[in-house]
Amino acid sequence: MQTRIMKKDATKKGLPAGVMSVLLAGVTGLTGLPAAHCQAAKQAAIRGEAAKTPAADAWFRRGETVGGGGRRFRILQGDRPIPVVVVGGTPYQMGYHLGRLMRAEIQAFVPAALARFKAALKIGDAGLARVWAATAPYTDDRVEQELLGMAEGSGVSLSALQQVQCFPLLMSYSCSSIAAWGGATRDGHLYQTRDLDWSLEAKAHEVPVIVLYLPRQGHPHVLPTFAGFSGAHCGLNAAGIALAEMGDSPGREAPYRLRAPHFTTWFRTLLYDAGSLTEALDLFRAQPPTKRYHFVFGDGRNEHRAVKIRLHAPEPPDRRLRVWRDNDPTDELAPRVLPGVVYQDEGRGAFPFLKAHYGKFDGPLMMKLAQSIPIRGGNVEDVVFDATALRLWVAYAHGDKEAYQMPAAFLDLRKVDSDHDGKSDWEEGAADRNGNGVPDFLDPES
Ligand SMILES: [Ca+2]
Ligand SMILES: [Ca+2]
Ligand SMILES: [Ca+2]
Repeated sequence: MQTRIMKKDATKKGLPAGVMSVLLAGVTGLTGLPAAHCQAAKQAAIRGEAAKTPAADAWFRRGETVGGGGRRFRILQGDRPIPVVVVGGTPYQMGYHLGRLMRAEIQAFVPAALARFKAALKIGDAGLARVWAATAPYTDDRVEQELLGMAEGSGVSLSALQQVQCFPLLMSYSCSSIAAWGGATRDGHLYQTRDLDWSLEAKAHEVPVIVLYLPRQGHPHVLPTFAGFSGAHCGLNAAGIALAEMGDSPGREAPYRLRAPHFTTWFRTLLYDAGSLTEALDLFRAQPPTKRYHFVFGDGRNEHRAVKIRLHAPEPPDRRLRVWRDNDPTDELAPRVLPGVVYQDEGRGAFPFLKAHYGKFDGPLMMKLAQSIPIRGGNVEDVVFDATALRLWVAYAHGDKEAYQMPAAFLDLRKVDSDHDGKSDWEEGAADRNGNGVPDFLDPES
């Protein structure tokens, strides 16, 4: 992994090869190699002979194998195939396999989407590079490593992929989310919806992908997302933590605070690391805020409850953060509250539906509810997580149909068994217990 780390560091700090060789010459001196060798290297560097050191690319070609693994299959949304990609390993390895397995879609989508996005926001490469440079130091290293892997796996440049991650940071949008559990649902499971009401012009819904991440460290998690994105606009992990977000910032409050991690990246932090709602809230509170949001965080397996969060960064500290439980009389939507339910629908009429079907909710009915409250003209994707049994339903917009007009695809995460050995991918993970170089989830022998 050493060469990978070097590449990341070199990329981040933007050190030219010449500067690097000078630094390395200095480091060699400190580690006690023969003084004459150091002296020669130093003199060579001073004389501008650094070009004789290996070219930049050679630093990253050390004959190592990538490691980890991935597999792609598809499920159906009506008659439309939706790719599902399972990747396992380190963040770099998972990114590499995701890039490799989604290569055609990433290559088709990223350059075209970037061109449209830059024209719409009147921003150029230099501007987007500055946005990424401001947010990247606050961004979970695992996301950055994954992007590097995705670049090398897909053949699309790292800078282009970094620019794509800036889309949700710079655009304003609205969404909704509802969590229902216990007495509110037919089987007591915690179900959580997420309507993504965003830009249909971005055409991300034409390159859908459901990614199952099996990290060597941290919780397996799933994102119903789009080609080329590492950030999560929603997600579910194997501990039953479901996350959804709703942006509240009007466009007039732009530009938003950039010296902070974007929610799509700290969502990944939570999905990797949170084993309960309490842990998710602790991790959430450690993140510096960017703009105005609502969030719904659910826990379908451990604490079996959900909360609604309102975080309005521009407000004074005493009004900045609110966290509401179910049936909370202080909820901003009270008295339209119910036991076993938290929601934010931006006033689009979820409450009558919730009351009418109380106690009967399951995955398909929650999808019906999600699809009854879209923002028409911008309904890109609708998702329902069963955070208890680890299943999901997802409808993506397609062609001239928005997500609410589409049938949903279904995936039971505990039934995905890539190597057909009777143990699910989530259960097996990406360790390599028999040491044959094939991770367990792809290895019928272990
Ligand atoms: Ca298996
Ligand atoms: Ca193995
Ligand atoms: Ca196996």
